[in-house]
Amino acid sequence: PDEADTEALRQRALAALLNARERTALLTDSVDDHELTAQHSPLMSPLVWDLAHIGNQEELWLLRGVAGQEAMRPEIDGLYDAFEHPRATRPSLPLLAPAEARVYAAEVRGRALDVLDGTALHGARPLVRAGFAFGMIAQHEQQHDETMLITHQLRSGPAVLTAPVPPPAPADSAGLPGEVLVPGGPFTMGTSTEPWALDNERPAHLRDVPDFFIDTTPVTCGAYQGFIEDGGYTERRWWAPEGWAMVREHELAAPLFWHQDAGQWLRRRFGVTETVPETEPVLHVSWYEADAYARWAGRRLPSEAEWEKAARHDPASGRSLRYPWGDEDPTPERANLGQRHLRPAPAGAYAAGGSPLGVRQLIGDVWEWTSSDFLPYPGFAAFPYREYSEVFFGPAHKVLRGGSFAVDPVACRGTFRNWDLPVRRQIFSGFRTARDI
Ligand code: AVJ
Ligand code: FE
Repeated sequence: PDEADTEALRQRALAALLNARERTALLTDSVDDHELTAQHSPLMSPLVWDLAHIGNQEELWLLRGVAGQEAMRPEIDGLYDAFEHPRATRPSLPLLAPAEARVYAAEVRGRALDVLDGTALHGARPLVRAGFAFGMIAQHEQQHDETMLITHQLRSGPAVLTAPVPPPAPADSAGLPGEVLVPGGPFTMGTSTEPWALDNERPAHLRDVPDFFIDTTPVTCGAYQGFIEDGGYTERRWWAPEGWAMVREHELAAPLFWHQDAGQWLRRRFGVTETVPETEPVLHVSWYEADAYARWAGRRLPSEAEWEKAARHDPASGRSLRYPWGDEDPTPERANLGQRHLRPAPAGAYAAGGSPLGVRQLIGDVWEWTSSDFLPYPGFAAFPYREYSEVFFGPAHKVLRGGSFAVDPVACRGTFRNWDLPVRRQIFSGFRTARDI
């Protein structure tokens, strides 16, 4: 690789780190110290924990890992180790106060930029090759920014975040079919070439996927209301046994953040109560709710391989693309990402982001539940740490694909894999359905 390539890579890493920090600042400067240290939900950390954890991971991987520096504050490592302390217990830890956490994260960042300047990005070390560790840390910060946005959604009190520009309306969607046939046959799943792909996306491998139909857009709030009004939450036959138990125990009757008032469905979104928009993809449903809706509709969730084939397979060339629209990075014309609109766009938007077969909104808007357990690909190797993916493999976690409006482009691609417990619904999760032919 020549010097111009190396310089472009360095600029890309720098921009990714700066973008992430700008978003972290927005999420942590928009509330006061009391709100930063409060527990808004037992499901979430106090925001100040995420802030210092972001700095601590950056110290661990860029300062100590890449540059071999000594620990800055070894005594705090344990506090910010996600495996030592479950989220619900974090408010009672002797965490760094907001001002200290900001200073710590800024100090780490200053040193990290020096490391970026002084590191040969085309060296043989896997950790720094193609700027991997810098890309990984930018993705890590953006993932916690999405987590912090979930905390913002869960907090009570008046709105502090705004998004004045509305998401785009549906375009050229009048003749959009409800579903398309994805032809059967092998396709390449995962990647061995995407430089900043994380360990669970690797390696590329062939998967044979028989013919199936998949929805061209995510399931909307309006369609989901049909399920509710047809008694979806009161009929056991639609539900997996564990899902039915969850419905009964928590008396679920609608997606999280919805309530009914005088026969109208309303929802709370970032501190504002509004009418549920019928054309918008449904958000804040658990895997069990997505699974039950699909069964009620006479359909099923797509498997993870089906989802990726719909998102990446180009029937004309037989190649797997980086994104549904091709190999170019996301733009605001192609996908709703990066917290720009603070909500999904109506179903049928983003014609420019469609797949070769005409499937839309696979990237951005809502995370999409798949029917699949989170499992390693053949040839998986944990890198650089087992606790990113490997310890979560197994039947307890279901895979989500595609990224939500809250995901930054740096942490979003056709191969990107997210996972969560099937009961979770505070996340920005929706779904689309599929069926056999
Ligand atoms: C990939 C979103 C499931 O937040 O638990 C952040 C990402 N891993 N820090 C999570 C992550 C370590 C992870 N998810
Ligand atoms: Fe983390």
